Amino acid sequence: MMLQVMPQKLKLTNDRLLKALSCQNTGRPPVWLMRQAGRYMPEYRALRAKYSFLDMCHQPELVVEITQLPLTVFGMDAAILFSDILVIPEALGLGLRFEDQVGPILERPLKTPADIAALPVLDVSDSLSYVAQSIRLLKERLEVPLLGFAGAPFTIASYMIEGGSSPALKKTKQWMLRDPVSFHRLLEKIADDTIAYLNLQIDAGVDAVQLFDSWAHVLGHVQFREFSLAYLKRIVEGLKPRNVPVILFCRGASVFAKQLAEAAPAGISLDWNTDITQMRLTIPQSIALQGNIDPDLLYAPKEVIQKELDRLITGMKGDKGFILNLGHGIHPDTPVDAVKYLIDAVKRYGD
Ligand code: 1CP
Repeated sequence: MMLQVMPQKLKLTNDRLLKALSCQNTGRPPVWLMRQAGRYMPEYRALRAKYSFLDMCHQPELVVEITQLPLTVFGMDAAILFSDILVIPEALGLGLRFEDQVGPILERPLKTPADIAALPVLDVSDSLSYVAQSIRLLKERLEVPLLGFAGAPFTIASYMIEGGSSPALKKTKQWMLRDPVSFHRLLEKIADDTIAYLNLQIDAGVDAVQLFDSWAHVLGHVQFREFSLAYLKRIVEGLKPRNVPVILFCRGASVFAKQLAEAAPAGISLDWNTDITQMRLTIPQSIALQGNIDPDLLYAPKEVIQKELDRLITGMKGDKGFILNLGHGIHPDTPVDAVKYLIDAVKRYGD
């Protein structure tokens, strides 16, 4: 008798992150680091000497190689797609480039409400198809879950208005306060494009997604509700039918965590200003908590790293929804030995 060969669904050999995101992890916490594939790694810098950052984001073979670098060297429990939150403004035609020592620059920032009205309808399957292709290639190779991501609408709007990084977001806040109607129109447009973009990533195979609201900390708490949270909710709701866990990261999340919980994400990523064990008492047990090591801790001697890890892991012991991470991205000058020590140390906490 002929045996019919059914197509095999790729099985993850390590699904610790997904268990924690559904608050069902009974072993040691999963660990991954924001910006884990980046400039602190000599292997990354060697590639970066040959290619521009955007070339690295645009070429699927390079994305696959770079996404896997930290997994091969340190063995984190999850991969995060190598890309950038600014590929959406790039796809909307604002002209993106990265300058060394300066950071991202958008060549055609938004200046008037007419500029918002003139933004094109985004066809993600065309302008961002290279992302889907990278994800499909990665899913053929990875044994750990793959995180997709996007910027949150407020953060993306701020880059589109400022034209780059700007510590106080003066232009953005002035626009927001003087003409909230057109500002909301922009946030709505970005939220809907982001839903389409994350759906593209989910269709291609990502196991979970993280939204980065890196500039939310410039908002007052009432402003946060109106200009950030409302759109995070819209995206979480928009993705609900897909049943893929969503993690919300805000810089300043310790102040906003209770509000973030209202969006009912699978997880909330916390900065290091808060005591995560205390935060657990106010955030529902059904929401995973991710964090919250100070990225500067990785400059400390190993004993200090170990002590902080003991405090954190003992404090969260028995919590089925705890994901170990930094409170923000890893710094480019972080010693590689400290990262290796941290990941190995987490793994010594057992199964
Ligand atoms: O010169 C270089 O080699 C580029 C450095 C670099 C890298 C490695 C940039 C430029 N972006 C990235 C990758 C990146 N960016 C990832 C990859 C996955 C990972 O390993 O984590 C992710 C998730 C991001 C997300 C991102 N880009 C955010 C949100 C997270 C955060 O740190 O708050 C933001 C704000 C950006 C914009 C951006 N891209 C790059 C820089 C230097 C910046 C920040 C500039 C600023 O401070 O405004």
